[in-house]
Amino acid sequence: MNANLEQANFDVEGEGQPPYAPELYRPAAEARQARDLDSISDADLRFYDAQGYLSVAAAFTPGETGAALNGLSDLIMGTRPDFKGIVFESSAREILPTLGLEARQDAVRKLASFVEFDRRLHVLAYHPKLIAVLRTLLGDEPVLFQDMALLKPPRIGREKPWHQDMSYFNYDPGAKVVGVWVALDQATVENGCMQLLPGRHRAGPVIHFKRRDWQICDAEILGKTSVAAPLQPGGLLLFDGLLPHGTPHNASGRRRRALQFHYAGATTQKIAASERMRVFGSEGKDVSC
Ligand SMILES: O=C(O)CCC(=O)C(=O)O
Repeated sequence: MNANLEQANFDVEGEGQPPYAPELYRPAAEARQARDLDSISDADLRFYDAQGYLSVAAAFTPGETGAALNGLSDLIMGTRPDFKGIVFESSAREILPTLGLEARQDAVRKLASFVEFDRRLHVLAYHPKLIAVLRTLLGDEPVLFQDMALLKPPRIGREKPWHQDMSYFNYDPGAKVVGVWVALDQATVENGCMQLLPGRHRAGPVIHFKRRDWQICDAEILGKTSVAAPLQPGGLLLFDGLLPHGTPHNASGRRRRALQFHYAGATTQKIAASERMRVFGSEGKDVSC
């Protein structure tokens, strides 16, 4: 076992996850895209308001995107032993101790809370052009309250079932929260790009269940019209905290590495976890999935 694995600065996830119906991920169309962060128009902002999302084709330069990717790889390689936020795919558990540092790249499920550990990742999360767009969408000063990277390694990268991000956050469900999903590799339907239910943020909170993950019941999703948000590296997706979204497993031989940041307005009030569960939880509501 190599030195970094001995430090046990990691966890594994995804033990025995059951299969899912492929029909859950059959997008009818592709997401609307603005060209870059400078060219988001009033019509794009109205679209975001109505549909709950907007994709931006070239948000970051190849230099910024490549640097962020190097930052992520360095954290996986253990350059910051004080960074404890790595979660491996459980399907790699058996072989994990035998993996060299480079091979570990393709066994990682996610990283969390990394922006303070790497300047190159910090740069994207606080990019002035992004913050300016978020200020407009939130109508308030944006505060980053969560940073995460879901990596979906080739072949073994698992599904992230359909959910609303607000079901995870202790904010009033009606508060404005914006998710920013940044593609570091090309993201396609085949390797697990984001899929969305346009406009469904307006229907408000949906009850979540613990099934393959903390998720919306599959029956609620099947038959609804979804769109896919394929992106080139450096592209991003802005999406409302109440917009249902999910990603299929990575069926391809290509990596699908992405960052995800969440921002709320500086004046947004927190709520108790019990209050969030009263809204999003299925407990005691006589509902089944
Ligand atoms: O990156 C993904 O595959 C999905 C990310 C996501 O939806 C989430 O973590 O809330």
